[in-house]
Amino acid sequence: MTVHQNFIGGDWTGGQEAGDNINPSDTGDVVGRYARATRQQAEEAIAAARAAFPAWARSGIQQRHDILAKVAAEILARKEELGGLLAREEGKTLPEAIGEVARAGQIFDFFAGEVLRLAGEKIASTRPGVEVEVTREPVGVIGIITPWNFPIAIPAWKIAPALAYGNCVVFKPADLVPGSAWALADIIIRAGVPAGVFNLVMGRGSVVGEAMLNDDRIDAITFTGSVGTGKKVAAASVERMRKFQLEMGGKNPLVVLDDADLDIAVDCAVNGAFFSTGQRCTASSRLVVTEGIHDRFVAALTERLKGLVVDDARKSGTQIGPVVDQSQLDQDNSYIEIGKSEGANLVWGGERLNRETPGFFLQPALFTETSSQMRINREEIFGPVASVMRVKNYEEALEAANDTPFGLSSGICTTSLKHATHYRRNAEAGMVMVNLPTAGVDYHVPFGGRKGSSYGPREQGRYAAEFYTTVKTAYTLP
Ligand code: UN1
Repeated sequence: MTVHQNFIGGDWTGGQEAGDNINPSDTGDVVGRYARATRQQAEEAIAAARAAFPAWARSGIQQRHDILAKVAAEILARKEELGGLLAREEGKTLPEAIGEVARAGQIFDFFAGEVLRLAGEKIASTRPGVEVEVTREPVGVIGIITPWNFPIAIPAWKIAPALAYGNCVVFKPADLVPGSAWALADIIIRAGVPAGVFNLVMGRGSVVGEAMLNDDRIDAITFTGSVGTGKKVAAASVERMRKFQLEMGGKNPLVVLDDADLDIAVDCAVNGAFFSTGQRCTASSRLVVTEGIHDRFVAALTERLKGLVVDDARKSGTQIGPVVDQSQLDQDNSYIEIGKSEGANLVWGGERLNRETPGFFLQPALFTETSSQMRINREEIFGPVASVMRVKNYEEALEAANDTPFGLSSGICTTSLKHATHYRRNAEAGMVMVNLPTAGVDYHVPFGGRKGSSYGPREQGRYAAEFYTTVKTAYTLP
């Protein structure tokens, strides 16, 4: 089997070792073999990015626009094929995977446009005759470290703005799902980025990630992944006084009030908690339900869960694909046991399922009679497991929704303008959803959270410029 190589300083180069990319719907199916970079190769990539930076920072906006637009066009033209690869390596359903690929293409398209809209400000000085000009400049070499759950969209929403604003990139995708990342890298490279501007270093966090964290030649690191690794990125970055941006966990609430439209509330819960196998940092893992609608909501949701088709990600009709791998499945199972031992009531699911092929299939699980103090309501599980909390009224619902160390996305289902408005203003989260699932966001508006979920400037949309550029204030006496 051919080994998909790393791309360093303008050349495809093999790693010391390579790993198999396994299909979680069928563990006998090897998606491909992918090189794992050594520490030295990671350092070569950083050096190449450094060397390429001065020229790229001064490159014309037309060149950068054209490269990004070309990447966007190829991703969109190949979305079915790339979606198939993504579903095969990560396990989200084919429609979800194709949607994710399209999102990646749209992100490149958005930032291709942003290149042409780069602007500064001219401001009057307090000193007569002096001119003040505020402009944005690229930051330098950006280290990009991405998770396995969005194998192409998250790389796209970090790489596209990095390149758009004139930075060089060292990109380390998740070791578990290098396939979509490699395909994206191949598209970017063929679109004509100059040597050294974009580097792909696949491999382990303990080797490649560590090398990136500990290298002074990286000016900024953007990371999406676990809280534990996020803290390491933060510590290493503070030590070097480098810019960093973290997107970590979530324990997102979906509040359902007595006056909610029951069908909308159940749709939001099924989509938000269980689609993409619950493996989204925006997943609604806590369903906070007022007592007047509680029993009807639980009954309707349980009925929907019974009918969900859990099967091979690429099979037509599948609604929930497999869990990504054995270790994530172990984590999901251990939290299901923790929930039971904490006294929560498992009303549905949590069983390992057998399908035609050996895969990590798990029946979506729903707990009821849970409370804010239970570990299943405080810690991110990252699987198809959700819990219902029964509350008396809106005030208790808001309090429970905010009672979490995280603050990424927060949802409410209600027909009351008063409660929707109050919730929008008082939810302690970076994103609020009214009568919509907590997960599944637009690509052209800011994305990010508060509290333990995020650190640093927002991602996506025009707000991405805050991280990927640095501001210069120039005073001139003409
Ligand atoms: C979405 O819900 O559409 O890792 C995006 C994650 C997030 C992305 C979620 N950074 O799940």
